[in-house]
Amino acid sequence: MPAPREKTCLHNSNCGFSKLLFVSLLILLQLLAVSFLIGIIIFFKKSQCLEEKETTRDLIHTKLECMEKKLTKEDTPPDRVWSCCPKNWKSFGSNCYFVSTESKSWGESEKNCSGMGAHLLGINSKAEQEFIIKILNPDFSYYVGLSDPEGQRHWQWVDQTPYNSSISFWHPNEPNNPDEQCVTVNFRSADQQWGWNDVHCDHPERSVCKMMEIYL
Ligand code: MMA
Ligand code: CA
Repeated sequence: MPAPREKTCLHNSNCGFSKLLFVSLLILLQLLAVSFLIGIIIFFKKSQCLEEKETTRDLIHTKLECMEKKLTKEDTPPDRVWSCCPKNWKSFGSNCYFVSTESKSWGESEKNCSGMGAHLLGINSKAEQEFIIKILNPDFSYYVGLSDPEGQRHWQWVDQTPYNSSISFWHPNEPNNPDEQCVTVNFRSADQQWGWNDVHCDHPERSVCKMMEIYL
C-alpha cells in the first residue's frame, strides 16, 4: 500500500491558500520596494534643490537686483525664474561683474573675488571684452583672471575656462616679458585703445570679479 502523498496540491484547499498568501506577500513586497524607491528619489531631488540654494555665495550676497527671465520649453518646469546680481555688481549675459577700486597684487585680488564666491574676470568673447571696457576707468589698469603660472607663456584662466588665443585682446607687442606672469586690461593713450598687458603679479592694481548670476 503506497504512503499517502502529502506534497501534491491537487484538491488540497490548504495548499491553495498558501499559494495565495505567497502571491499576496510578493505583491506587498513589490509595492513596498516601489514606494521605497519613490521615497529615495524624492529625498535626493529635495536635497539637490537645497544644495543649489544654499551655497556660501548665495548666503554672502543678501541684497540682489533681479530680472524676470522667461525660459524656453526645454527648461520647464518652471517656465520663468528671477536672475539676479548682487547690488553694485553689473549684469551681462548670464554673469555678474564687480569692479574693485582697491589696488592689490594679482593673488590678493583673486582672493578678494573668491571670498565673494566669484573669480577674477575670465574673458571668453569679443562681446564680453567690449562690455567690460565700457565699465572701466581708462586712467587705471585692472587685473583679469589670466596668468602664466610657470613663466612658460602658457596662459590659464583662473576660473578654469580654456584659454583660446583667437579670443585674446593683447595690446600690440604684448605679452612682452616672461617675468610678467599676470594680466591687466588697460587703456593706452598712445594708440587710443583698450587691451591686455602682462605685468608683474605683485604689482598692486585694481581688478574685476565675475560670477554666474544667481537664480531664484
Ligand atoms: C610698459 C610695457 C609693458 C610692461 C609695463 C610694465 C607701460 O608699459 O613695457 O609691456 O608690462 O611697462 O610696467
Ligand atoms: Ca607687458
